[in-house]
Amino acid sequence: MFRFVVVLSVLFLQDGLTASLGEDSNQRPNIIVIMADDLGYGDVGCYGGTAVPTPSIDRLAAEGMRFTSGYCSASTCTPTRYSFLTGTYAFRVPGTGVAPPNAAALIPAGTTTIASQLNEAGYATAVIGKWHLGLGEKGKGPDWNGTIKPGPLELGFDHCLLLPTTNDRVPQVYVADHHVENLDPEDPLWVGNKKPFPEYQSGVELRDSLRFDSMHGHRDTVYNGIGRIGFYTGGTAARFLDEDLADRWVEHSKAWLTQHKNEPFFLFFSSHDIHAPRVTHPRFENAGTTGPRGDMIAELDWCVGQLIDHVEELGLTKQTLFVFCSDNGPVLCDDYLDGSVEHLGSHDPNGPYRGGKYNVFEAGTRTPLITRMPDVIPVGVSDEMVCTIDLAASFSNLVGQPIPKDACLDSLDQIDVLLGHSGAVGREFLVEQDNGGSGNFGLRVGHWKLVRCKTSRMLNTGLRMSWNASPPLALYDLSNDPGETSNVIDTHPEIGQQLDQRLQQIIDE
Ligand code: NG6
Ligand code: CA
Repeated sequence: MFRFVVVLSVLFLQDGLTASLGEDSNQRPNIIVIMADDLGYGDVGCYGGTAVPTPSIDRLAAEGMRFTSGYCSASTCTPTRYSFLTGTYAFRVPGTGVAPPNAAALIPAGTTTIASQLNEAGYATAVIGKWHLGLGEKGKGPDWNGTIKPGPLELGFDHCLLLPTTNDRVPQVYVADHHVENLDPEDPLWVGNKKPFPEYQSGVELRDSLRFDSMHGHRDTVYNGIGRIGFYTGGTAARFLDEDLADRWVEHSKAWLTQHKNEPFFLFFSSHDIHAPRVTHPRFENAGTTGPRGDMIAELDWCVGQLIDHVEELGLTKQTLFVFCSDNGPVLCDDYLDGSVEHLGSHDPNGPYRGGKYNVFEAGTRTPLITRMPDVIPVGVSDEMVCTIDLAASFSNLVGQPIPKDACLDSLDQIDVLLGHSGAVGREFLVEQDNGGSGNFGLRVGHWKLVRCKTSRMLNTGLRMSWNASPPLALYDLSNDPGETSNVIDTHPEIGQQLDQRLQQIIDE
């Protein structure tokens, strides 16, 4: 049955795509997934954002399909990225929460991923940007001065240019394929979780000289005036400046796209915007009135515009499927005291939804999601439910690559929905997780939303980093209460119970 559906769908798609792909029916669409970091539902113009103009992201929406029920699968970075790549919920695999600087590869080499599927189908594949899924052998972690393996190249990517974790963690170096770029062997890179020697000056000692202070963390190694999580020494020639990240990745992506313009390609452009530390290139400083968070949104939008324009210059606009998404919902102060709370003004990063990064209310995972492929995807707005976890099965179907048994367990083929086919129906249910391990989950089924809170409290539910009390089970009717303000579990106990059982079944599967 599954095979039959796949074959039918591929035939149908190829039919639909032939017009824009020209005579060569073997030609398959290029795919560019742009994943933003910590970008909220309401952060960009086409979703109601007022922080700064976002003409390029808005352009994708104006020329494609904008989803109002587009989700990532977790409200922190590592589990969303784990699920996006593997098509399996991160909560099924222990140790997939936010990865520390020396984390070993979280996804075992040889695992079927969105990249390996496309690679096997003949696509050139690259990930350029933030990784944050660990590197190197289990029990060892990255060999910073040697061959850094396994990593993306053992998961179906032909090429990578990575920020290994996030930029608030050490080290500030690029990993290009299997090596730290520009590393001088005379000046080896050391990364650890303790001071390298007792008199080492960390963010605690240097606190008064930092570009911005923090609430309670980010006081280990200080580099470029910014306190980070974790310590490092050496590797001086290999270090980049925070200000240059976006430029480098855009420039590198353009070169890679040009190199692969004559074959089908898959680029995972994994932006660090708008994650803390919120430091942009100086040309984006004060881009809006909302402080560094808004500046980061402006930088992100610039990256999107550069990629759109470059694909156009290559003459590939109609052959290229763009997917724009985020890895988790918004947060204002993410420990660094960078003025994001004070400068917020009337901007509403989570739009009409409750919560954000770190919790399982809607805004933790309901985030911007846009698909664009002129002449294939109609222009419009879709309320169908789709999730970044579905891209693995959906792209596999799109290119006719069968999914091996026991792979991509939770990824549903939503290609018809993503391509905006009329009548296509999205997900019936979705599990929303936080960083994992808390036992807190959300389950959306149709217009019902169950919030299970095992810890009886949740962080950042009002876009402030404070804990809020939460009942063990709450039920919200999103059709008249999208903001999850009114818990109706007492008036609908049977629905609450059904959803709770269903959530448990999915978790136990
Ligand atoms: C938290 C960090 C936060 C951020 C997050 C990961 C503190 C107090 N908070 O532990 O700053 O790094 O982890 O963000 O250190 S994510 O988007 O990569 O998941
Ligand atoms: Ca993130």
